[in-house]
Amino acid sequence: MRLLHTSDWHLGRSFHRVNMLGAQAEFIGHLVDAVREHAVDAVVVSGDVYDRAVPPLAAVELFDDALHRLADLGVPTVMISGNHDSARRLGVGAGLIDRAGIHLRTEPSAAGTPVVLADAHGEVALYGLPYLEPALVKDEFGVTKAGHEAVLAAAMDRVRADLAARPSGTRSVVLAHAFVTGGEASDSERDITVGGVAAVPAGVFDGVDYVALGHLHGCQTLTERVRYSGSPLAYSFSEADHRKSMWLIDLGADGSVGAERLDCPVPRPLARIRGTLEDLLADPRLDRHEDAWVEATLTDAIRPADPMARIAARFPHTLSLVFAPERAPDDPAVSYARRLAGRDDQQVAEDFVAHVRGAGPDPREAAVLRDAFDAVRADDTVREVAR
Ligand SMILES: [Mn+2]
Repeated sequence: MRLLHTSDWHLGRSFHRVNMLGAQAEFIGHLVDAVREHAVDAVVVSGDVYDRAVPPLAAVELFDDALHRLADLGVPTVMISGNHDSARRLGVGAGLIDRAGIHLRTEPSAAGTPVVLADAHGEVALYGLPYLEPALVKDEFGVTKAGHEAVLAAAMDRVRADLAARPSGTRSVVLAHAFVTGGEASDSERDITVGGVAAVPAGVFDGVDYVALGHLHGCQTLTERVRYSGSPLAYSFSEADHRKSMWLIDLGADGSVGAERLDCPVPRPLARIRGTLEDLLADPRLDRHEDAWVEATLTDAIRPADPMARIAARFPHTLSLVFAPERAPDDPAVSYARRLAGRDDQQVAEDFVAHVRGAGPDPREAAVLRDAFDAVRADDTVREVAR
């Protein structure tokens, strides 16, 4: 059975000030063409269909168009909700859409109920695990320890129990939206840290033939059987080096996995350039970036006048200007933003405590901070679900 694995469309998301709907529509066209060209048997979409719980109308219309085109192909599709989607909103109409061969899985309670497809070699059970927000689903799964690993492990127990009751030789695929240990993050995924831990070990998914992951936006292979397709488009400059892709997966009669990486269309390349304004305007090696979406980091010791207009004269698609004056690292003027780069909320809060008190938080105080951040994140999720 040949599967096409994609995720993290983030329909409705813009890139800095650029509306990406046109590029997203082009991607949907590309996906439909790829399904035809490669004689795909089923499409799997591993969450973050939309960028927001309440997406703009144009994004909803694009999704509607994608559903119609996928249904017209007559190729079954399985989709799950991600942490950016409102599972409840995305799931509206799922029962009806199901009849068109598009299976939207947004209900955590249905984790152990697969979509069953068949080819000449027998049946393939596809289990769609929507994004599982630990605080919201721990009762459903009867787990006391709140965390991503505990709820995903419980969901996978249901998957394995269902699979064990099927004829031997039944092949299996799991769709999940999670941060799996070993994966590499970028700047455009929303933080899902709970209790100081975001990642779950890949071993949670043992026992199935292929795991189609969503959440991380870079295409990556954790094991032959556990992969991220990544987002079809770059949504931050940290993805400037990504090759945006989908996975074409051949599931053999014995459950073996063959994978081919298919490139997605690139609306405009990304470039990160760094130097003094004069250097950036003069350097001939930067010719190739003149048509790119540019993030320019200016290292001038004194902020130059009118920098955006001047940089845009050479790089008209400059979307981001960063000021990083070259100074000694111990200079107190080294920018606050730079000192915070790469630190999560917990570390910033702990550093703040150390700064005002002279000593960082003890373990009990650190736990109070962690609980507070978890509560805020869970509350945000609840509000989005309730809206
Ligand atoms: Mn995402």
